[in-house]
Amino acid sequence: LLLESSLRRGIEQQELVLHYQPQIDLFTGHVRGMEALVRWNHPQRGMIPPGDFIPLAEETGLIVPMGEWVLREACRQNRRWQTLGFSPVRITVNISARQFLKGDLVQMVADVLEETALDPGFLELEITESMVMDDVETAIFIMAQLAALGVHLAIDDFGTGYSSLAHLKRFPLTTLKIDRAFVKDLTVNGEDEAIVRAIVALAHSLDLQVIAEGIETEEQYLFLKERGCEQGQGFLFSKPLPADKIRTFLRPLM
Ligand code: G
Ligand code: G
Ligand code: MN
Ligand code: NA
Repeated sequence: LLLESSLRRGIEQQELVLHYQPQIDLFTGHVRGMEALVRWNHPQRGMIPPGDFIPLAEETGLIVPMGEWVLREACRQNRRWQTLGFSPVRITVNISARQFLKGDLVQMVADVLEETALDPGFLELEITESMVMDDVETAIFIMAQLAALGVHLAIDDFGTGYSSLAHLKRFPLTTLKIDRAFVKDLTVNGEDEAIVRAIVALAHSLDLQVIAEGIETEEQYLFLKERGCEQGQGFLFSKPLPADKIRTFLRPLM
């Protein structure tokens, strides 16, 4: 049982760590970004995956200080890679519903960018369909301010929620991420193939980038590439790894 007090202490004691998973341009093989994924390195229990503590963090409101730490650490790491002379990539950070709707998200993002000296164009925030479809006008208001800062916005787990296409085109988005549920049996399930084709076509018609999640096999990779999906992420390329291990995916700036 994970208790609120234990999580609170964990955040204070700096027990959270970020792992990074590369996002690959399927046509060039270049890394276009890194997704930051939080883990809790608990002194007794070891590495706890986010699915085991994010829900508690959301319920208790601890997601707010936690999310701020994640954003700062991710931006700082991306800036560090740049100053080390690697070709710049986009860092992508997951934003939870509670964080998204909290009044000062935009100011918090602006402050973190200034503090870490990261160019906003190298930050992408991932939000989910349900977060933006529940209250469309509020979502557009927040997204427009984030976009005005120069940060990119992605819809995570796309296809699992209910998206109104009429609303979708009003959002200042850069990227759609195809949920890995559709990628899993893509090469054997005609319905999943049809869904992936539809999402790729939708993304392109709205002038958005599209990235497939959960690519585990060469077959899935080739299949997606042949259907025009330009970016991908998954265990085939790398599982999420600590910053010092993922560095091998970055290329020196020419
Ligand atoms: O890394 P992993 O596959 O275990 O992540 C599981 C889930 O936790 C994913 O849905 C991911 O979006 C979410 N997650 C990972 N890191 C963060 C984070 O920093 N903030 C939020 N809100 N969710 C995260
Ligand atoms: O919901 P979100 O897209 O943020 O979730 C990202 C999660 O997906 C991470 O926790 C990561 O560990 C997981 N993940 C990344 N690549 C793969 C993959 O190829 N297969 C599976 N099963 N999970 C993956
Ligand atoms: Mn994500
Ligand atoms: Na996802």
